[in-house]
Amino acid sequence: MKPTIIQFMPLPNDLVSKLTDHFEVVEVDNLDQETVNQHPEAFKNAQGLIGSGGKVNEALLAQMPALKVCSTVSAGYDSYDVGALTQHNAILTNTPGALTETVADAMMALVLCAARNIPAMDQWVKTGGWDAAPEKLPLAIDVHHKKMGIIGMGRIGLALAKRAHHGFGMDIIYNARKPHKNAEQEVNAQYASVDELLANADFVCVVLPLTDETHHLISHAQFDQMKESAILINAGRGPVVDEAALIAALKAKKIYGAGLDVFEKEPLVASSELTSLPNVVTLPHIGSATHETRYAMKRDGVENLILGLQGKLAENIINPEALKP
Ligand code: 8YV
Repeated sequence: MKPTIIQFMPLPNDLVSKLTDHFEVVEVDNLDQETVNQHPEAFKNAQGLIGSGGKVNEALLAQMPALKVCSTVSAGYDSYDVGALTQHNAILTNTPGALTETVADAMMALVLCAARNIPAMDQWVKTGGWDAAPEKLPLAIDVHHKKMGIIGMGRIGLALAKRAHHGFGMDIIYNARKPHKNAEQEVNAQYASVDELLANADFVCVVLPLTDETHHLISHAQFDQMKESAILINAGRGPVVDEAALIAALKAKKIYGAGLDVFEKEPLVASSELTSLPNVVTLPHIGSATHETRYAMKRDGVENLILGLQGKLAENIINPEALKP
């Protein structure tokens, strides 16, 4: 008999076939208690779980005693209780390799859009502003040869730094848990404390996972340190930036603008104060949302699950300690 797995996100047919080659696949819409109640046997027997952004916690795990591999189709895993999974001897796997370049592209787009007011200019033309008052053409600010500060020099941070340095002649400063040799060699990035980075960067680009340590890392005190001409970019997780503090800083013109792909509460409602402020560019968490990259993430998630359940997975394991006897 094939082991059972639960699939809680839609997958393309070719990837579903790969799963059904190895497993009895039970597809569900979500991991709510109501769903668990509808498929009690499947959840009880499932050795694997695949999907994105699942609320996997003690309560769910108590109903999944056979779970061995939880494969998230994402780089971030803040909705998964890693400690509880480890207690449960289940590994959590993720798909960071597939989305690096695409998220870095999106961050560079936010830099350009926020600095050059691209969305507002597009609207200005389309709503007749240019035609009606060509002399009122608003000026923007330069991107090239500015200083980019990157908080969180991981794979995406480095891919962004390469674009900014090689493509736009920017100087790179960065903060990370430890110095990043490749970043220093490949883009001459200089390590800086968060305080130094905030005081000197023209673009403060935040690309951090959400943890207890990073929650509201950028708040009132940090905006006070930034240049008035600075632009904040956030493409990691929304709650890393204190949104009320960001709104206050923008209103008080403590910073020039912001480019945001992530928010404290998603989806961001159109009535949010953020959407009414000038020089704020908002995206609906689309950093990795291209056909190619979303497919690659799903492909990697499926591979993580198959290899994980075969005991052959060599990378992408968040909690290898779960494998220890
Ligand atoms: C996606 C992400 O929004 O990978 C992440 O951590 O935030 C994004 O790539 C998410 O995976 C939803 O599919």
